[in-house]
Amino acid sequence: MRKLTVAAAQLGPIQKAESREVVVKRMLALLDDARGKGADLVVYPELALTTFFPRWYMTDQTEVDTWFESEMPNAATQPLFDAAAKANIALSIGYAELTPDGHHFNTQILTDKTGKIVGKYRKVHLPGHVEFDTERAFQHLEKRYFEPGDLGFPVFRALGGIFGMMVCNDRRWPESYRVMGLQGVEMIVLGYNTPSVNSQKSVEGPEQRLFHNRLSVQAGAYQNSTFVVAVAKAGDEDGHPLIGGSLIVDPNGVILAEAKTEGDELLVATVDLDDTKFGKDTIFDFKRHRRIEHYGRITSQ
Ligand code: ING
Repeated sequence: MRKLTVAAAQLGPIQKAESREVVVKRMLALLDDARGKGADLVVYPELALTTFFPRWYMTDQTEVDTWFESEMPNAATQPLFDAAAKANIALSIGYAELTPDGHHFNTQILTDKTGKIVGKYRKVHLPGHVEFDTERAFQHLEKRYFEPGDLGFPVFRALGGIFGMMVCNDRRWPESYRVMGLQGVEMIVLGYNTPSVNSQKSVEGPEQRLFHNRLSVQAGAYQNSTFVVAVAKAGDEDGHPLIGGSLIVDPNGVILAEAKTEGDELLVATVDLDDTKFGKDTIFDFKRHRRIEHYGRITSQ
């Protein structure tokens, strides 16, 4: 029995003009709520500190870099790290990372209960485009502002289990889950900022977006016998709606908790990481059942 109480700290919208300090205050309120509910780990969304800036076309790199953090923790986030350590709670936070040697990544980190960063992941599957796209109802310039992640899909031993991370679009790609599944991952934590409508196909609305969110996360969890915690930044950011629908899903693909609002909302579930064992030892015992001699196409093209 390896009990863990995990909290999905969904954030409502962050307007372009809102400061990191204001956002951190909201994150602290969610952390305090999680503390009251006995959380061991609190998971925040992708790019949790700012508005989803890849919707804005920028040509001045100095302006682009104002959306990035050049160190973590930093002045804006130190209060959150301190409060979490004081409460003996681990954190996972998504933010735009600017490295000392000038690389730009869409990053998610994991701390232990003392606030020490024990894991880092950089988004591999960047959706969107590089140049301004006149065909789109709104821009999605992640390929312009971020480089593809260079850390692969590592797993980290922490909190008595094996943890992995991904960011947003990664959750739509089965490879993301399987690479961690092959490393024995027991809980994947991820954040997302998903527009409620498709900038290229106006008929696709929030219902289908929420359906694909559940479908991707439930499938990934079941097919790799792992828990998945998926946390949205949601709501209307400067007129651009993002879906909510944060989820906590178990290793059978069953939804344990799902957000009801598009605002700041905490989901909490107490799980037993040992519940990942049955699937890994039977139906998804990869070493016994997989036939890699037939899978070459997945890595060769
Ligand atoms: N956002 C969206 C996501 O993958 C998207 C982009 C939406 C791509 C729907 C394809 C379909 O949820 C981010 N930030 O990746």
